[in-house]
Amino acid sequence: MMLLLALLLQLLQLSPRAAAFDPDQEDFLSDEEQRARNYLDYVDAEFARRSTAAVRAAWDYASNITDENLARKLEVSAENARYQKQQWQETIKYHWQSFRDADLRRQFKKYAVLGTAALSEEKHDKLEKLISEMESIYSKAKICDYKNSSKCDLSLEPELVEVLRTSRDPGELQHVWLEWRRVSGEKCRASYEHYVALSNEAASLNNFTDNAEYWLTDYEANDFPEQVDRLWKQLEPLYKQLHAYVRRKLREAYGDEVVSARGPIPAHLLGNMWSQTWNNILDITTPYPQVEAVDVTSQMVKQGYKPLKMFQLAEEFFVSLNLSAMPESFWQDSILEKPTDRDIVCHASAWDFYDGKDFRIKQCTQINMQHLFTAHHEMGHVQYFLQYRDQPTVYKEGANPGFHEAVGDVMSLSVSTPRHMRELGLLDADAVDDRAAAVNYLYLQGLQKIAFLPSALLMDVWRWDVFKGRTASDRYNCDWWKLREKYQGIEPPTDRTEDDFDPGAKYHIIASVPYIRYFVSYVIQFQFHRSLCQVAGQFDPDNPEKMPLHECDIYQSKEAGNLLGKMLQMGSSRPWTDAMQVVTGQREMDASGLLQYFSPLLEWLQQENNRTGEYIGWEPTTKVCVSSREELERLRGVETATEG
Ligand code: X8Z
Ligand code: ZN
Repeated sequence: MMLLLALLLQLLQLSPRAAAFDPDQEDFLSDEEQRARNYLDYVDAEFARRSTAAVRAAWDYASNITDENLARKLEVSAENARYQKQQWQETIKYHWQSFRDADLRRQFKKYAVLGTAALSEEKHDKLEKLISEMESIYSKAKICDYKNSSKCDLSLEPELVEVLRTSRDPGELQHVWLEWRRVSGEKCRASYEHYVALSNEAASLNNFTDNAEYWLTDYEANDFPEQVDRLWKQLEPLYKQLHAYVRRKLREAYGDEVVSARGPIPAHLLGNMWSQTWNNILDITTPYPQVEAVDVTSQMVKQGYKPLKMFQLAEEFFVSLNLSAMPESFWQDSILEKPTDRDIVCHASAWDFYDGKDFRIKQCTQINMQHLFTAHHEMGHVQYFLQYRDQPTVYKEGANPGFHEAVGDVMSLSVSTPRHMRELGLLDADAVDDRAAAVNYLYLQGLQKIAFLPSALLMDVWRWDVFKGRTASDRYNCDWWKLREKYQGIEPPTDRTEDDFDPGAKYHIIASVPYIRYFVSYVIQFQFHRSLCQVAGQFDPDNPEKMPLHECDIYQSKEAGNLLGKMLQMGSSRPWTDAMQVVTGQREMDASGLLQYFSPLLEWLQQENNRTGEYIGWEPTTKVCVSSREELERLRGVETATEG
C-alpha cells in the first residue's frame, strides 16, 4: 500500500513532505530518495551533454572571435538556459532539504540554484552578449607605439606586456599604461553598468540580495569576507615592508621627481599592466645584484625554449608525482601559441569539456619565466579536471575556486627553487648557495606572491561594493582608485576621472570572472606546499632552519602526489574544509604557511628598511579623481589661474 501510494505520488510528480527523522516514514523517505537518485542520474547525464555543447561553442568563440561564432555561442547558451529553467522546476519539487543522504542533499542543493538562467530569455541573452562583447573589445584592442606613432598594431599580449616587462622609460610606460586603458576599459564602461544591473537581477531572482552574495556561495561560509579580511590583516605588515623597499629602489632608479619617499608608488613602474605582480622589476630592485640572477628568462631564450617544451616540462613534473599525464587529444587540440590569422582571447585558460575525454589549454605563450609558471598553473587546472573526471557533473569543480587556482602554483613553488632550476639546466650548476642568494630568491618570490595579495583582494572588494550598490556607477573609477591606494599603496601616473574606467582594463572584470579565488589560492597554496613538503621529507617543522620551506622541491615524491591526488579526486563533493583537511589536517585558511615561507625575507626587509630609515606605509596621493575630463580641465584651469 505504502509502495503504491509512493508510486502514485511519483507519477503525479508530488513528493511527500516527510519529516526527516520520523521512523514511521522511513520507507517513504528512502523511496523518495531512491527516486531522487534516479532523477539525478538522468539530470547529470543531460547536464554533462549540454555542458559539452556549451563549452565547445565557447571554445570556438574564444579561439576565433567572429560574429558567427558569437551567434552560435549565444544560441547554445539560450537553448541551455531554457532547458535549465524547465529542469529546475522539476528539481525543486523534491524535498531535498530533508533527505537523509548527505550526498544527495548536496547535489540537489547545487542543482537548486538556477543562476543566470533565471532571467527572462531576452535578458539572459543580453547579459551573455554584453560579457562576450566586452571580451571581444578587450581581446582585439590595439594601441600605437610610443616612438613610432604610425605603428598602431600593438596588442596586450605579447607587445604591451613586453614593454611593461622591459622598458625603463617612464614616458613609454605611462604611454602604454594610459593607452591600454583608453582602448579597453573606457570602451566597456557603459556595457559594464548594464552588466551589473542584469547580474543583480539574476541574483535576486535566485533569492540572493545581490550578485556579490551569489558569487560568495562557492565558499560555503557566511563570514567569508571577514575570513579574508582577517587573513589580509595578518599579511599586511609583510606587504608594507616589501612596498617600502621597492619604493626606495624605484626612487633610486627613476629619481624622486617620479617616485616620492612617502607617497604611493606610481602604478606604471611596477613591471605589470595592473601592478599585480612585480617580478619584472627584479633587475632594478634586486637585493644582491652581484650574486647570481634568479630570473631564468634569458637562459630559456638562449636555450631555444619553445611553448611546447614548457608544457612538456610541466607535464613531466606532474607525472613525477604519480599524477596524470595529459591525454593525447590535449596536445592535439590545445592552443599553446598565439595564432596570427585570427583574433582570439589571449588570456590564458584551461578547459574541461565535461565528457571525460576532452581537456585543453589556450595560452599565447611567451618564452619567459613567468609564462613557464603560467604553463604549470594552467596544467594544474587540467590535472584537477583529470583527477575528478569520474565525479558526477555537479561535482566537477574545485573544492572551492581557490583550490582550482592553487594546484599548478603549488608545483611552481617547487619548480622555481634554485635547486630545481639547476637540475633543469636553467641556472648555473656551480653557483653558491649562500644567504645572499637565498634572499635574492625569496625576494623574487615575494615580488610575485606578496605583491599580488592586495591587488587580488581589492578586485572583488570593489565588485562587492558595486553589486551591493555601495559604489554607484558615477563612482566606479574613483572608488577603484581609493581601493588601489588603500590596499596596494599605488597611484595612477596621471589624474583620473569618471570618464575613465580602469577596472575594465583587467580581463576578469569585463569577463565576469570573480577574483577572490586568487587571493584564496595565494594563501592556501603555501598551506598545501608546507604539508606536501613534509610528506615528501623535504621540510621538518621542528627544524625549519636546517630545511627551510622555500628550499623544498617535491619533485618525484609519489607520497606528496598521492596525497594531493586524493584531495583533487574529491572535486566539490565535500565542503572545502574537508578537502583541505585531507592534505593539511587543517580546516581553515591560514596565513602561517605563507608567513613561515617568507620569514627570512621579512627579517631581511625589516633590517634593510630600518637601515635606510624608510617610511613604512604611504601618505595620501597627490593625484585627483574627479567626475569628468571636463571637470578636470576646469580644475586645472583654476589651478593655473591661481598660480599665475
Ligand atoms: O587569470 C589567471 C590565470 C588563468 S586562471 C592565467 N591568473 C590571474 C591573472 O592573470 O590575473 C593567474 C594568477 C592571477
Ligand atoms: Zn587559473
